Amino acid sequence: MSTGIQKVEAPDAEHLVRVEWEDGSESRYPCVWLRDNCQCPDCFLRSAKARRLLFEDLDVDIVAKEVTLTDRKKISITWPDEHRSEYEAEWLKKRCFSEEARAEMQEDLFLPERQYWGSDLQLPKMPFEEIMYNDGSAYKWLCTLKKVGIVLLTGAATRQGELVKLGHRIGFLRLTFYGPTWQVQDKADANNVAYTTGKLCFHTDYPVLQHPPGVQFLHCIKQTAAGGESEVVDGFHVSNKLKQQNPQAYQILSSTAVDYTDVGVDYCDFAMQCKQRIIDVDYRGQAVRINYNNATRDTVFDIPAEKVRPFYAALKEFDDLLNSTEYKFTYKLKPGDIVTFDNWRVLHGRQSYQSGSEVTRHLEGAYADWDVVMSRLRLLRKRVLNRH
Ligand code: OGA
Ligand code: NM2
Ligand code: ZN
Ligand code: ZN
Repeated sequence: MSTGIQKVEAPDAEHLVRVEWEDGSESRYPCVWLRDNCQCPDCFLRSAKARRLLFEDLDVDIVAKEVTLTDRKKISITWPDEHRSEYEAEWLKKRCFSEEARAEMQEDLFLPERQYWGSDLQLPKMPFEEIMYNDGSAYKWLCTLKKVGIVLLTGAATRQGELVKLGHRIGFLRLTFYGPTWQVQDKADANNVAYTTGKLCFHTDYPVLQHPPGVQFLHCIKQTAAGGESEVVDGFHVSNKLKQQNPQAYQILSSTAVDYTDVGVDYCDFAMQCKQRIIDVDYRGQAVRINYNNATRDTVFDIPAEKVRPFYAALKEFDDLLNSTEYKFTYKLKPGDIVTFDNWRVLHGRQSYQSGSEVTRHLEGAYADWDVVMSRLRLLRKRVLNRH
């Protein structure tokens, strides 16, 4: 399958092993890394796929004493203390330190590809049944969730409990102070603005948690006749636009720590406080998480007075962009629909609806962590593509 090895050498006075592949290309592996990653039973616990070698026993300046090529598919290294290590060609190839090889491996592990969208979103839809029982469909669901940020599952039963089943499908749900799953409906003495009939402007859920839930599920059990429509917007797409349109506003939102608060009782009593930047960025300045819920943004604001108005102005620009018809997508959940979306990327909202003595609208909600979802995605991929 992969190319074999033509030649291997450990040039004198270099802390490297050079591997020449059959196609003429070459890879270089630092000796310390090779020794660190010896796959023998003394150095590596196969049952845990984990390193047994202790860091204190690793010599950072180690050089190979002897390297040999065994049958083009394997190299063998003898170290100064006579310890012997073997490395398979395919294993080495995947771990090549070239920029291209590393980029390929990272894409494989983290699926960073994004498909940005605006009001033109073609909302991806899949039958709930299918993703529950078919691994190929479940894999496609999670890939689309990662790439696009939103997938609508259709045809679930119109009773509570479907999200618990969906949680079992991926692994487990994320417990929060609002319970393992939570009921979005008009409630007396609501402990959250979501539990009223009011309009919810674009928000991400739970920025008051240090590590906000990565994925959100909303299962429509009952839908009201008038109002209650859903809105979504691609927060990463809009952040890019803001950066182009007003770099100063982007700079403020990606650097100012905003105080969030949530105090009350639900699953148990809680008194949450957290500081979050509304646009969280990585080392390249690329948006990686939106933390914005206007309802739970604290009255306490820990910045100097002269910075307050510029902050509001920046947030107004962002909020205006989120709400512009060019970017937002509107739809209405039907009973049996489950919308699944990236709560770090997609902001969601709902239109208000009439309150009354009866409950006319009921959604069951739940959260999952991206760690758990990505873990399931990798396992499904392995099974579906029958690899590794
Ligand atoms: C929420 C929420 C949306 C809706 O509960 O956080 O955003 O349509 N609900 O009720
Ligand atoms: N609910 C829907 O940040 C938030 O308060 C989001 C959470 C109540 C579980 C709402
Ligand atoms: Zn070893
Ligand atoms: Zn919400």
